[in-house]
Amino acid sequence: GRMGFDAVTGPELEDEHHNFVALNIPQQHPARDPLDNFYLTDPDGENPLLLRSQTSTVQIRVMENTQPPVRIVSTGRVYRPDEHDATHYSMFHQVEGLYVDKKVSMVDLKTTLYQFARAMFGEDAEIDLVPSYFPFTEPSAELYVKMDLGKGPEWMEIGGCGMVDPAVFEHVGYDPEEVTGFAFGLGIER
Ligand code: 2NM
Repeated sequence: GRMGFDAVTGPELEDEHHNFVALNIPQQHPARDPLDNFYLTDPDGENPLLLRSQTSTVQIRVMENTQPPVRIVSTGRVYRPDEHDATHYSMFHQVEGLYVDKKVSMVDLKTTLYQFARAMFGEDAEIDLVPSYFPFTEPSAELYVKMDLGKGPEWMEIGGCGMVDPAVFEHVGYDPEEVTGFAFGLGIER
């Protein structure tokens, strides 16, 4: 909030356009396997509905309805049929951030995440971005924070991030030659 992000929410029941297509996740992508999602209707039927597997659906909805600049965090429940253990349940919570404007860069992303880590984990907090892959960002990275949970300092993965892929901007009607943006996603209980 201090950095100007508005908190937004959206529906937990979604269509494939908002959960996959607009996020540049193609039909053949493993994330779309019906066995890895909670479909409420026949996945082969017309306009199938599922419980959202990420809150990026809300970022897509905001971008579809507003012109840049956009600076939002979406929070809420997401659903994936994972095997249950101490850190995994079929429902968990995400906080996802999105900043779109002219000339938004990776420096803005790293600075924002660093300030978040300091506010959340203390002023000695350190972060590390490790190259990764997501369909909806390019480049993409995993976000690690150094924290001491009693056994000395350890690097812990707390989420992912990256620069929004131009294909996502095209799906929501933004001109990728005009704007750039960063996004990040944090799994609260993981
Ligand atoms: C993550 C990691 C990296 C993300 C991307 C978007 C959108 F809508 F702009 F494309 N929202 N959130 C994103 C990017 C989420 O979660 C691990």
